[in-house]
Amino acid sequence: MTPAEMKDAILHHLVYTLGKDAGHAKTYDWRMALSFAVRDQIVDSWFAATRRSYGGGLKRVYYLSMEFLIGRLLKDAIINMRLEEAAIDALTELKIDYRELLEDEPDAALGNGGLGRLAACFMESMATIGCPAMGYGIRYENGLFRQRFENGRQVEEPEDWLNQRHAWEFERPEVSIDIGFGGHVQEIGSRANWYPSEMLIAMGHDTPIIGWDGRWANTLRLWEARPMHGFDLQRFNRGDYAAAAEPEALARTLSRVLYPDDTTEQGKELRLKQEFFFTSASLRDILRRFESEYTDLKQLPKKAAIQMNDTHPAIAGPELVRILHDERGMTFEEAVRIAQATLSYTNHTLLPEALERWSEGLMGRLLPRHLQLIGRIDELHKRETGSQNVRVLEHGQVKMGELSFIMAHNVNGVSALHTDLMKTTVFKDLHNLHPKRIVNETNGVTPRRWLLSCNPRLSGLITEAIGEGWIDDLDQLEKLEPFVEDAGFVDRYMAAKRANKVELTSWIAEKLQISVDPDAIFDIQIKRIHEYKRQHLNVLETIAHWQAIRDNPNAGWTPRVKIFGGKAAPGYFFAKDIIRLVNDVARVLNSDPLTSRYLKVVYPPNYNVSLAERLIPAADLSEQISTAGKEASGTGNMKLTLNGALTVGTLDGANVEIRECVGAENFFLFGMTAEEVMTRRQVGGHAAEAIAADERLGRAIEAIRSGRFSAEEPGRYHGIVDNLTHHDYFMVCSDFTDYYRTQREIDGVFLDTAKWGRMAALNTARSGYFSSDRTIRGYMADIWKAEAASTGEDAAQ
Ligand code: 26Q
Repeated sequence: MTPAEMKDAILHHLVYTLGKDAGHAKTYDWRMALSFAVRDQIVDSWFAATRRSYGGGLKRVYYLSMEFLIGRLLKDAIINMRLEEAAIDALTELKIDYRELLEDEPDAALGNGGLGRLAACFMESMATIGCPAMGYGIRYENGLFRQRFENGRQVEEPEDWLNQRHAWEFERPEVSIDIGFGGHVQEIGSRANWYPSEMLIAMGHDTPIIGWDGRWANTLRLWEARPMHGFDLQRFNRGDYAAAAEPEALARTLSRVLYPDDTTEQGKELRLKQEFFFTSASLRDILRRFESEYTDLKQLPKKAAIQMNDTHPAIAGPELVRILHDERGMTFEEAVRIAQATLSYTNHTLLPEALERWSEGLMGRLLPRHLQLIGRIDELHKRETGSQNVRVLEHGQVKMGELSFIMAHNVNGVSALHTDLMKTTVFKDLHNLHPKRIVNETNGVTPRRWLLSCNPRLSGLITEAIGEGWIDDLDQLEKLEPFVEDAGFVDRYMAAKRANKVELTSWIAEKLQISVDPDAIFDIQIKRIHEYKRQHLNVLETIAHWQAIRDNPNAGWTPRVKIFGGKAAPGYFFAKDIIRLVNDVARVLNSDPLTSRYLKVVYPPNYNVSLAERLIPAADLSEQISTAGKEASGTGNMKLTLNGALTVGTLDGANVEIRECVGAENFFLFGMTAEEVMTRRQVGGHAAEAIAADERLGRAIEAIRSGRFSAEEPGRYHGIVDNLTHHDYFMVCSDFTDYYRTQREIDGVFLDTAKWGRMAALNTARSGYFSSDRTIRGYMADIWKAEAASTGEDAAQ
């Protein structure tokens, strides 16, 4: 597309799609016009890919996920379609600011964090590779809440991305599927008829997901809940207005809002309904597509691979068995076997309290037939394996992890360490019964969004050095290694980093009225706030460092800016206390004339995908400091490494593999290993012992306890202090000394600009492994047994 064609397309949509003339168009109108112009280009690739995957008889992958944290799509689409030059030139002629249009797009926050963002990266990688796939999820009207700070406290506000027209989706009223809940079951021998008492409709909305270079496109189909019977005119005419609208309101509640992950599972009825709603609709859609091409349902595993993203879609097991057995006449055993051969399950957590469980009572009320089938699946598994100690139904609860494991032909962890720990902890017994089932697929991130698009300075420099092959073959970054020996290259590498930091500095000044020094270490911890991720370890180190500077202000300190980002689940009070503490500490430190030149704390509110894209390119230091054995993988750690931040981290999740790839000498390791943590937990009074052994730690905790950061309410952090001194399950105190020491080592290395630059460049050069393209190829080969279609590029040759 030439700039002139782009300009015509934009003006065409402005007038004929939006009904605006150029003289009166606002930012929104221009943004939508540009989006539609770009979308037109995508639709052609999308149709071509759909035709090829229907015609080719290829196996399809279905990715079932409660969350797709896609963020903004306009720039992603423009970059992957290689339309950026045309767009910028066209807009320049129209005297419209390209960047302003990009910033105007709402950020689709249909996910909590890592798990949802992983699903979004996977969609982009599957499109890039040409893996015929479809994502299925829920079209939440309100995504993850918006975060605001009020006197340092988190306040949640509804997120309303759908208030504006959504440029990227196509409504599919013809794809409407009936979903039932409740009612009763009539058993006829082994089979049964289920008569639900409540019905609603799942309506599809399709978003095309375009891969690199526009070679392939897949569909993300999100379900909206609609009432089966609209509005009750009889009641309305009787003047009963609220009652007339009631069924509609009830049905719509199902796709109204994304549940925030608060780690401890709450057993909310609406959540279970959401899970069944989207899983059942997706399965029916998958079977409808299969039956439009083939007749024998026993061939399903040859033509479809269904991936369950965590246990949230775990009801897919019993639902598929129910359809195959009750509705399509397979025997129960046959139905179970076909379901197992089709389904696979990804686990994302080792925290036992985070594994989903539902009470049999609730499950029996909402899904009576499914509960019966779960009982039979449990019995069949017991009979076949002769095992006594693994049960899906236990103590009146349905354990979704066990159910998913049993109903899947493969179960995967998301990093090497996590997969090993699955085998020895949460799934130990099941692993012994099925020793080949658990496999590892280390997470990855898409380099298109997380380097090419978010960091144009660095990606430009890389392409200049090694060509653009790295964009869809990230291992090629290793070609940068020889350049790392060239001081001129490292200078340019660090100049790009500095320019990114200057840009972030202006943003911080404008949005938060805090001035920071772009030559300081930009030290970044961005992720959901959780006790195990240990943001409070970072805060304690910040306080101890501040106290050390105050003791000796002229000792020549390395300036540092500590940047935090992340949300806490609304009901997770400990996490909310941590947020308030960071903000209280920031207030005191940033206004301390003795120290503020050397140490500042910045906590921009509402961390989301767009903010991540702004922060990551400007990071020098990546904080990955979870208690070893607790973080399944992490993916922010990969994004930061790729963008040349050095990691200060524990041997946890994918940090282990990052360190192996970039080299131990280019990674700041500290803390206990997962094994050492387990041993230390047996030591009574480990926290008190650690505090007694480190004066700095004691002093930092004492400052919090005495109200140094909360003078108006000295007891404000009693909960945190009490937890740290008496319980400290996550070993903050026991890891503090090594963490503090490592941070001071980092201060020293940073002063050696040449050394630091070389280390940073090596982090980029050696992080090719963390592309989600590599992850997807792993799933295709090990789990899905799926092949890539020939992409547009191959087909053209
Ligand atoms: C469950 C029940 C009820 C309400 C909410 C939830 C819920 C929602 C989201 C439970 C968990 C989540 C999200 C988990 C998650 O993001 N896990 C992260 O997954 C990443 C991708 O694999 C890993 O990199 C992280 O280590 C892991 O924490």
